[in-house]
Amino acid sequence: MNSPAEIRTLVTDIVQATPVFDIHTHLYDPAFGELLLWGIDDLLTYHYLIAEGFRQSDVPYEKFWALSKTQQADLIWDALFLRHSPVSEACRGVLTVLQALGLDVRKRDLPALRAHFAQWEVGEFTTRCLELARVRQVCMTNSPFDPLERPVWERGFARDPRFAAALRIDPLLLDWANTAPQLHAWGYEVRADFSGQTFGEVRRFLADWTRRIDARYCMVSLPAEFAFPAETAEARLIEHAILPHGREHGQAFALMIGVRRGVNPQLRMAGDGLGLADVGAVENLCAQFPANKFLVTMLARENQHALCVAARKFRNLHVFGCWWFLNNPSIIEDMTRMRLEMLGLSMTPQHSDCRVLDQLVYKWSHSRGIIGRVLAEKYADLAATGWEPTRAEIERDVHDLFGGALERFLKD
Ligand code: RAT
Ligand code: ZN
Repeated sequence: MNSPAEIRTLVTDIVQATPVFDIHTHLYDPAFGELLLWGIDDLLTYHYLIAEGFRQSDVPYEKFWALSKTQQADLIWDALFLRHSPVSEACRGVLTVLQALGLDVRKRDLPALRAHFAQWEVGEFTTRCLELARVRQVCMTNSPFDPLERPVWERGFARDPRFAAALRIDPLLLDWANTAPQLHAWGYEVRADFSGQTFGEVRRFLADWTRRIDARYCMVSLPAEFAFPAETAEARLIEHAILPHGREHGQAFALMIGVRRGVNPQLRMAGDGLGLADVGAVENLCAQFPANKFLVTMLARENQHALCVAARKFRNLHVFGCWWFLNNPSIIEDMTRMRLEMLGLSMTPQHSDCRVLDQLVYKWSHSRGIIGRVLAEKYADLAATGWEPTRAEIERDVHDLFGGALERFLKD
């Protein structure tokens, strides 16, 4: 019989080696040019670090926002790395990336780091990061409402198969008053009061963009107050447009629930907070629409247990990721253990939510370490009963956790 130590070694090896399908990121196919962020200045000006930087600096908000990206990065480096030790998860992540790229972080030399990144060409750097992170494919977040992104799709380009698309529709659901005229201007016969052909035309819009980008699923991020059923524009659009579209085109609907946008607007993109959401809304969707598939992640730690219970009740619900403020080692460990105990392998423990290409390296390195540790503990518990997992069984299971189960869920 394998000892717990032998099991740990085997599981760690497999978890380290298994390629990942990263199901939610904000990365772009290199064909999108400047929209794909990478390099030291983008790493340092990640919005997680901007929020932390303001805590350790008294720079006025407006002054910070008026700085160039390089100056902002200088300020954050100084405040978070030089004046204090960079122990937060987002700071540590930068160092993990630099180390994996073979850079010497001991020197604390930001100009030297910049000089290193200046030598890279984006195509080669993309390949290097995907290799280091052992990520086989990433899902982008693709918004037809984004004025920078939209024209790239309209022009067309040769797709990089390592970058899959997901249709992101926040303005459609959360800002209908402004989106209806926009859709109208694009040639869809929608009316702000939902009369006439509105729902059919929204479906036509969704179908056009699903085809254009070859979407894997349709996605929205929702506030903590999200309710279903409800007499709200988003609930009506979900029932009469998104879900019929999903059934017709075999598209799952991904809901990320619990954000409170602009808690501190001075922080701009770094200013969002979280709130406790109602898991009942997810249960209602799953119960009323059994022919639809739902991918759900929630932002409040306090929602995680109820979400697991909901997933036990509904097989059309697939839980994924440790999102944003949950993406910290202590919480990932807790959530992964709970999900394995309650859902077994029928879930996706992590997505990266990367906004900067290089972050793939740290987010997956840190998550692999934790997932491997928790899994090893679970297999050791099985082995103690005499149920010894084989290498092939563990490889199968880890493949499922790292995107395989989700790919099956999206297809079935
Ligand atoms: O995690 C993040 O980077 C957030 O800013 C959000 O973009 C969130 O992940 C989302 O997709 O809404
Ligand atoms: Zn995101």
